[in-house]
This record gives sequence, structure tokens and C-alpha cells, in this order.
Amino acid sequence: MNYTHIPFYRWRLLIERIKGLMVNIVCGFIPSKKYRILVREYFLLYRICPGHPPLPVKKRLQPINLAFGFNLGFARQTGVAIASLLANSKNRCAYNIYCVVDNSVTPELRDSLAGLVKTLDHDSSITFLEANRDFDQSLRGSWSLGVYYRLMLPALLPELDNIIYADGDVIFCRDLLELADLDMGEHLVAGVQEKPGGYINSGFLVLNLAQIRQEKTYEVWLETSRRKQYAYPDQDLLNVTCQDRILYLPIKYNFLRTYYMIYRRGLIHPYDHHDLKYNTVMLHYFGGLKPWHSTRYYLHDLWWKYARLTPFYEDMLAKLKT
Ligand SMILES: [Mn+2]
Repeated sequence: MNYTHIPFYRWRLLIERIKGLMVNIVCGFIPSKKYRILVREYFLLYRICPGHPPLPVKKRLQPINLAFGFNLGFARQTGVAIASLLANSKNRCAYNIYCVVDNSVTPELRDSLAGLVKTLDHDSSITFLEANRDFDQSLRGSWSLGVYYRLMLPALLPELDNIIYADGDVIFCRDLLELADLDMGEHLVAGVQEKPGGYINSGFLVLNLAQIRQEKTYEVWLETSRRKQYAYPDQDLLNVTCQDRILYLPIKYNFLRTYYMIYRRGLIHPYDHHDLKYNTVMLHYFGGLKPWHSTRYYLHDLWWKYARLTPFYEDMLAKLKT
């Protein structure tokens, strides 16, 4: 199976549209927004069954490089993502975790995150990198500057050739062993397709730092971000500037929780259904319905299972109740 391009299945689209139309007609009679969302999720959501054990492998000796980028608003949630990753990588591999942060992430918070890594996996490490000021003049609408932190990685990690990046609103159900030795060739970035036409989601990426530096793509990002205002600043920018230079990853690396409804299901290759359903690597709580805001929605329980492993659990639980 070649992932250079995921074709779009029109017959699936037709079936999903009809189904969607019928569910939406029924929803028209439901006055409460909360129940409308539940009904839509029940009938239209693509369901996964994470948690199946992976094949046993010998432990990888070299740690895998992985980055996050966040400010205070996402620090604790990123802790949950890190907890899920380390819990699911036990005796398989370790990570060098790099966090691009600003001074809103206090020394106490950094200590808590470092303590979390130390308790869950002795062999993994965490390093905090201060965000640079390069994107300060970039256009970003109402988005926080934090969305640009992932794009700073080529500048902040000059010694690395490749880096995996993940958002903070995710849960890992598997380790990232398969991506550790990814050969990106001349592709600038690897990601999961979100829309027909090859548009990727920027919540999970592999960045070819060496190639990006060689072609001065970082400078292109800076220049473009100051000149053009996008609806999704970092994501649209990546898609525009890396067009035709994207390596497509299987959907299991970035399962968008509320996304595989209606036409997006047309993006799942029939042969990929089993793998996606049972071997999901990463689950992305993308969009507005975050599990730390509400426990009403699909797969929130999985997020809270890992939240329990962090020192932020009581805090987040208290916030949820109020
Ligand atoms: Mn996200």
C-alpha cells in the first residue's frame, strides 16, 4: 500500500450523505444541543477499539525524538498525552521529549512534567526549549501564538535531522516505533490527510528538519505567515508551503475523534478499516469538544484514564466539576 495519495471513495460519500441527512432530520426535532450531539455521535461517528496489544518487540536502544509545543493553556493536557505515550511504550522504546514553551509555563509546571516523565519511564527525558520571537509579527487572527511553536522546531533543534511533533490534545494508544526510522527522502513533512485533495492536519507531523534547513523553508514560513492571514494559521501555512512535498501517513497516526463523520469517511481506504479500528496509534481530541471540558462525548473515558497518571488529575477534575 502506497500512502503517497489517499483516493476518495465517492460511493461511500453517497451512503454517508444519505445517512447524515436522515440523522440530521431526526436531530431537527431534538431541542437540546447536548442530545443532538450525542445522537449525531451515536449514528455517524466512526468507532475505534483501541487497546489491543501490539506484537512484542525487543526494546529499541536509541530514544525516539518527539516534540510538543504549548503555553499555559495546554501544559497539563500535554502532560496527559505524555503519560499515555510512556505508558504504552513500556519495555519497547524511550523518548527524548522536547517541549517548545514560553514563560507562561512556570518552573513549577516544568518540574511537574519532568517528574511525570521520570516516574513513568526512567530512560526517557524531557527538555524545555524557549519559543523564539520569529513569529511575533505573524498574522494569526484570534489564535494564540502557540500554534506557531511547532514551526520553530527547525530553528530550535539544529542538531536533529527528523522530529515527530504532536499536539497536546491527544492520547497515544501505541508507541511510535514504526516512525522512528522513517525515511522521508525529499519530503518536507509527513502527516495525516484530513480533507480530499491531500490537505493534512497539523496535529501530528514528522518534520524533515535537515531538508527544511537545506531548502530554507523556515524562512518561507516566516515570510508567508507575515503576509497572509489563514483560517488555520499553522496548518494552512504548512499545506500551502509544502504542497506536493508531503508524505502521507496512515490515518491511525492521527484519528480525529469527531471528524470521521459524513464525507470524511470517504477518506478511509476499505483495506485500512481493520488497522484503523484496532491499531489506532494516536487519538486526537480535535475541535471544540475537549474531554477536560465535558465527559459527555465519545472516548472521554480513555483520556481520563491517562489523566489519572498525572499530578494534574485532582486539579483538572475539580475544574471539570465547576
Ligand atoms: Mn489539536
